[in-house]
Amino acid sequence: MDILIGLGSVGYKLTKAFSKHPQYKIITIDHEPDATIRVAKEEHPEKYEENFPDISKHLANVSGEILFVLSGASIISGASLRTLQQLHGRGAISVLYIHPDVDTLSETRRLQTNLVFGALQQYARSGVFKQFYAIDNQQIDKILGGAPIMGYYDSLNEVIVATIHMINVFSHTEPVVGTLSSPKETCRISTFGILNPETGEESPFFSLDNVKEKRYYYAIPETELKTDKTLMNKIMTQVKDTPQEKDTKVSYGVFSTQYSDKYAYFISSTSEIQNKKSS
Ligand SMILES: Nc1nc2c(ncn2[C@@H]2O[C@H](COP(=O)(O)OP(=O)(O)OP(=O)(O)O)[C@@H](O)[C@H]2O)c(=O)[nH]1
Ligand SMILES: [Mg+2]
Repeated sequence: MDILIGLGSVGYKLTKAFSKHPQYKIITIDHEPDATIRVAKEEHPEKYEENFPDISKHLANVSGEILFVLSGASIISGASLRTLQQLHGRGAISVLYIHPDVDTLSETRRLQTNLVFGALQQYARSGVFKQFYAIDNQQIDKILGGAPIMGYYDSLNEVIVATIHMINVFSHTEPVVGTLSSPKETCRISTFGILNPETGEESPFFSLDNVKEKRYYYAIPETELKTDKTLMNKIMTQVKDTPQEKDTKVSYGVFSTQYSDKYAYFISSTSEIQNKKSS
């Protein structure tokens, strides 16, 4: 990932959390004054679509791996297709989609969520996007065991960003050992997750149905890689023995880190469009 484009305050806060890592270039689109691309505030998603400006001059240097970050619950997500149209052809576009707690939304936001969630998955399936990554806020809340109201979304964003950043770094790193190969072209609907390397417990960021492909990333302290004779066996057993859906293709990579603890992450992917759901 080279460029992150955040839509609305969701996109703003999430891309801001990424920006502590120097490798990401950030562009934000919002009605707030400090957005990179400022658009007039509207009350309805359709208005954002109708009145969306030509943003091409802001996108002049955009190329490579692009991640578009948004939630369908944002009114401003009415601008998402117009943004994506203007991004089209500039690079490999993936979408990071934040799924809200649908039960708490107003009618307009709920309808908009369904619309955006469905439409963006369709585009991904037809190959317009490289990947559509779904993240359900309620799943992240569960992983954290809740979070204080003050800074609530910052806590969620920290988990999301730390995980995606690690996986992104590993995607550009040679594993010490492993079987990871390029993901299947057809499996473009995905989510991230955290694996507890001690217990094997998995915490996906979205409960994806019909997972066809699963890639595990083990982050292991270099010292353990050099000294622990049982580790290879443990990892192999964990990868093999974790119960999967029928026909799920599993691969893994072991990566060397300078941290003192072990971590593990995964990406699950499917070719099937997911229905809106609450967890
Ligand atoms: N993970 C995460 N979710 C967020 C964050 N902020 C908001 N959300 C979720 O995204 C949904 C939309 O966010 P809002 O802040 O209401 O809207 P917005 O992005 O500012 O867009 P507008 O409605 O156009 O103002 C909310 O219902 C939350 O579920 C965030 O920082 N992180
Ligand atoms: Mg807003």
